Amino acid sequence: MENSEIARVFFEIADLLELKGGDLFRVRSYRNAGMVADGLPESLKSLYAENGEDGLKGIPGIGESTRAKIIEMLETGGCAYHRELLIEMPSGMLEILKVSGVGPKKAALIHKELGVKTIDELEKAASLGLIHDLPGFGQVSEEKILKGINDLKSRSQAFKLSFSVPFARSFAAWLRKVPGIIDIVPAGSYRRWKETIGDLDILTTCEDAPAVMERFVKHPEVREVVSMGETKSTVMLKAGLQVDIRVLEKKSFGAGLLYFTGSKAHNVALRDRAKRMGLKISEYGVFREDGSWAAGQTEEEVYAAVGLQWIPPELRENRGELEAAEKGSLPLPLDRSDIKGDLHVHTKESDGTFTMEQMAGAAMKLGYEYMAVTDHSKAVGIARGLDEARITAQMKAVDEFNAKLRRQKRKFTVLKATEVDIKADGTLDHPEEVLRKLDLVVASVHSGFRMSMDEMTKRVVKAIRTGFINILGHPTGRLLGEREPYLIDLEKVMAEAKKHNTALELNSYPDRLDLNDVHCMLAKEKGVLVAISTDSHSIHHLGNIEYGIHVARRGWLEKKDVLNTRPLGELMKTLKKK
Ligand code: DGT
Ligand code: CA
Ligand code: CA
Ligand code: ZN
Repeated sequence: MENSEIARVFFEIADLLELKGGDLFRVRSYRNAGMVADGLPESLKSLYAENGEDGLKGIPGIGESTRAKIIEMLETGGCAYHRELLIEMPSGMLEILKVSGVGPKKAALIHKELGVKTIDELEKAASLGLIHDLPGFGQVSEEKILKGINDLKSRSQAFKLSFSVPFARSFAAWLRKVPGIIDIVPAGSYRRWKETIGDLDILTTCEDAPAVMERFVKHPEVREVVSMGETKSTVMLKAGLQVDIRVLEKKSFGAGLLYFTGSKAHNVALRDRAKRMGLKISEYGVFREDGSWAAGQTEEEVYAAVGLQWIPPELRENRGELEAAEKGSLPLPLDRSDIKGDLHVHTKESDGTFTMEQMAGAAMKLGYEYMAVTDHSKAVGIARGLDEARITAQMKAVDEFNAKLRRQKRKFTVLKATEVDIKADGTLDHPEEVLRKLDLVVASVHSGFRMSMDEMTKRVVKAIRTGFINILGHPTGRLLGEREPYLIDLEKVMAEAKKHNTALELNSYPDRLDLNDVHCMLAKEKGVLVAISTDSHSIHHLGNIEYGIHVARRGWLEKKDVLNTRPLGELMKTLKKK
């Protein structure tokens, strides 16, 4: 099983336990284990394969009992405890939890009182008016449930990109063993780094296509072979993800790669352009009017045949990239090495799992110059947010740690910072004296999401007007597939941010990716800097910066548009300018 599937089992155990009214501490530890498994860059499977149980020790958030379950899942493909819980609590109840406005307590009550086990039954009960008489419910909550069901149904059947990453890697390693295989490239929305993907498309080249097909359908995660041909096949995985594969001719690999990378809109625009030039582009190559073959081995060659420079996959959404490529004015792709530090990192002081020193050590290993410690403020009680006394002590600890780094001649600096809560009335959750002493202030909304657009915009604008905010954290609050963004007028927020020299965060946590690509384009247009941060709660999350970088690329951002591409000295000047 891949990390994301193991995580899913842990999340389900947590939900099921909660539905049963189980011990909150255990619920939380399973949920935490799920989070850790999901965010881990290394595959649990390979950690276990390489070092046995020892390979799984020392992962924060994974205790003895969750480790045993991971081993059980890796060895048997399932978890007995999970199955037991599913026998007690119908699996449809897990679906019901996805309806917004229905938490575990309410779901359990509806189940007990009305025997509701599935979303369809819930919908029926709500539309028959059976819900509003239950204790703790009313007319309004019944309507909310109906709306929640509607929203859930309209949400597309898409997977988070991060969910598909371990599968893509696993298939690549699996197919690598086919004798004579040359290229193995995931294409489609995956290669374009879309935040969610519908299915995985893998392209290969190999003289022996049937051998590729045969091994492909035998991957241990395959639940069902949907179709199997000589050069293309489709399978459905146990995790519900569909995977398509094709074997392409070496000669037309570039044309095929371009075609199956998409997007469809990009392909259509490209074909139209070719037509105007008297050429025809297909998945097999570029052809002249007389049918003779003009190009196709590489993508560069295909683009060049229609007078364009190569377009990075992240830009292939038909948002002006063809025109830019024609003029040679495509954005210079942001590179991993452009990122000089992480400006949103949590430690054990609030809800992180490591100390500042450990987080800094991991950041140094990534080659960074700096890292900002941004623990929560006191309003975020569940995250053990810091009050004035604790953040004052933390600032002192940072100073001492920096002094130690200087003595050791290390070129790394920890910034004294906070992720201060923007309260419902738009005030900040630390007093001015504290905010003034910090090197950097990230400010975010963590509660009171249900406001009108006008109220939420006013709340955030008021916060920015304090002049203390360097970075507005996860500006829309969305959680992919879980929580819609809150209503906020980002144009107004950006206008205010520009005035006060406030950057907007692109939160790289794979569930957030907030700002999204379109928001990044808007920020660039408005002249507002974007900070690409990870919101790491563990050393294992720092690598998520990769997701942020690619979303930024999809949003046409360049090095100059991103705050944390600045070396330390320049960064500090930017932060001081307010
Ligand atoms: P997804 O899987 O829904 O996240 O999105 P994609 O972009 O991966 O789409 P998918 O898997 O249906 O097809 C992969 C690529 O193949 C797609 O990006 C473009 C190309 N393609 C598929 N169907 C068509 C089509 O009817 N016309 C054109 N021009 N291209 C297509
Ligand atoms: Ca696809
Ligand atoms: Ca596909
Ligand atoms: Zn945070």
